[in-house]
Amino acid sequence: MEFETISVVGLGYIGLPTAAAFAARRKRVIGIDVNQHTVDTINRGAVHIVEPDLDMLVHAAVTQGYLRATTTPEPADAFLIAVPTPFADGFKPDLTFIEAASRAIAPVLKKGDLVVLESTSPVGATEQMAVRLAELRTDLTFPQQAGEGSDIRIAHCPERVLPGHVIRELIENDRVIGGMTPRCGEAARDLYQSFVRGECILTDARTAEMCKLTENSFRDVNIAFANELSMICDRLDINVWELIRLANRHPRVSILQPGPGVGGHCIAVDPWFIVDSAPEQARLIRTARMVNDDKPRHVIERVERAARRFREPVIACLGLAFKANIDDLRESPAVEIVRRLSERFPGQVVAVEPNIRKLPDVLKEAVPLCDMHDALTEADIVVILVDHMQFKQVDPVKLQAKVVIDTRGVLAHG
Ligand code: SAJ
Repeated sequence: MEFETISVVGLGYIGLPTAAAFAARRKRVIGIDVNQHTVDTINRGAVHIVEPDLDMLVHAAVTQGYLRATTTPEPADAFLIAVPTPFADGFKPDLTFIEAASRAIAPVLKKGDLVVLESTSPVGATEQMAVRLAELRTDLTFPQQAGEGSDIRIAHCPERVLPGHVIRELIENDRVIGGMTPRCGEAARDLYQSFVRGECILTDARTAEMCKLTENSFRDVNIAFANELSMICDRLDINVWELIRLANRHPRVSILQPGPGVGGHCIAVDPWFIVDSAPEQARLIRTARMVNDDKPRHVIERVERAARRFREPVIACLGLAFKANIDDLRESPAVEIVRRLSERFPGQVVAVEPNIRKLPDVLKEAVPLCDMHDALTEADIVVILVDHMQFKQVDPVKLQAKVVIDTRGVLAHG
């Protein structure tokens, strides 16, 4: 299959690197986004998100003429949909962005096109998208109606890249490709093989959807185990970091690291899609989500207990990002903890985050963003919320006279 022109719908953390990866293989790529600022930024050869090497790749793709962004869909041979799939009230998947993308591309679809849903989706979402497209284009046939002989081919190919390592993982990771028919899957495999060096493995769309949800739920459940252990160890006065190090000496034990909770836009979201579609069966997955979501409360209680020893302690919170060495604050438990501490101890909390220059709106009025040296000088209580490399380098002497609550084991590993 030859794909001359590829359209990527949604130019965010996944869509933009994917568009740039195709462009780097000299494919003509049209990026579609509803945000005019995003479109203008990309057309200048710049990027609106922080991800190592992405700026270079996008700059090259745009200046060499392989990548162009627009707000209005144009005809192409393949369409990749990489829009957000958050959850709505009651942890129900919100598929309105997929619906909007389907409506946007439907008018420009033509016989022979391939449509791939990349967004992490609940089981059945690809079929649902196909049904919607068929309603919008009654002049074309779709796999659910015409099987292998359909005019339009449809597949699901979930992304699996780790923020901070997106460019490398995009190329090297294996891809699971779920075709609505085997021919749909093969077409999608031909498309991805133009830049993916990992293996492209074929399955059906529902299994591919479930596979992505399973990967992130596996991680969530394993982090919940570590977080639960950390709470048990606090109660029993045992050092959880040492405990995990020792237990992991067993050849078949590999416990993950506890933290202040689980953040980001994937692991804290995707397990709910499984819970929503099989609520009675997904007991462990649901409980893991609850354990992880409850961890910030446990951290706050530890700070409250420590604060009782002082009259008006200064509390320095180190880190706001959802994990180490990135600037991404989305769904970050650290942000939530700092916000709640600032309500509980008004005027006494300071935040340190070396990867950002201004605070997110939820914290703007609540706390100052401080330099690490000043924060450590003033603080009575130091709460380490992210294991950024800068925090690992703090001289332990500076912390000697303080109460330190280390939610990431930064000092334990020092
Ligand atoms: N975390 C812990 N302890 C650990 C590991 C992680 O508390 O031992 C926390 C992190 O601090 C963070 C959260 O979990 O708050 C998630 O971080 P992460 O590094 O585990 O994962 P993400 O959200 O950056 O990316 C995940 C990846 N999925 C898996 O590793 C199974 C990535 O491959 C997916 O592509 C991505 O979700 C996604 O887009 O779905």
